[in-house]
Amino acid sequence: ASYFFMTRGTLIAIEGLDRTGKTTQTTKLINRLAQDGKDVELIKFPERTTAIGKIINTYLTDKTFQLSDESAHLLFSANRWELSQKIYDLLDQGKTVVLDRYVYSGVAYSSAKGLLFDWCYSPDIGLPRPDVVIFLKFKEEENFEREGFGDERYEVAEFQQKVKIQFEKFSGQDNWKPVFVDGKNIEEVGELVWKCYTDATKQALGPVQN
Ligand code: NYM
Repeated sequence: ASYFFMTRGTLIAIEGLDRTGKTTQTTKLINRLAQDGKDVELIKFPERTTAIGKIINTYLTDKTFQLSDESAHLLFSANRWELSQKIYDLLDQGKTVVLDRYVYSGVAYSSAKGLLFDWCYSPDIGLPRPDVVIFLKFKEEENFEREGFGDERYEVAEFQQKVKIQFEKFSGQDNWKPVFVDGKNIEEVGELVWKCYTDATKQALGPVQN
């Protein structure tokens, strides 16, 4: 008889402050995973095409659109719940799933507005837990003045600083891997991102215990 073992895929979340090159690095990681023979699927949050995602898109792009901070927060969370079964299914099929933003953005952006951190976290409890969360960050605050800020809601330097503080509260989690982008080019950051992934998958195999 022959036996076929199917292991579940790896769940990777890429998080970062706005304008840290998150989208560029996500694309790079996906290409590299594919080259490595992985069957990769990208899910970007907010997923703006679903029913809830459409409201979120309007909220983000139209500053005259009125929504309380609490309602907005719950919509972002609900948007993740819309996709949660799909994530489990993809992982079960052995796919590597890359999430461009996830729970951590949800909590960081809303608690930066003044909502309680634990309140923000609660609606996301029970969502699939990433094997690794790669967090792209700046050391230097002056990067918040980078060109391109200010197009969408939240893209204000002062607010970004508050978001950064909230993101840091996750740094104690064992799946949390920070990557500093200051002074590094796309290739260099890409190497660091890849190392986060390979370290995490080694860890998932489990260390040899004596
Ligand atoms: N954002 C994103 C939140 O405020 N809460 C969330 O749960 C998520 C997933 O949406 N400024 C914010 C962060 C971003 C904005 O994301 C749009 P992106 O990656 O720029 O499309």
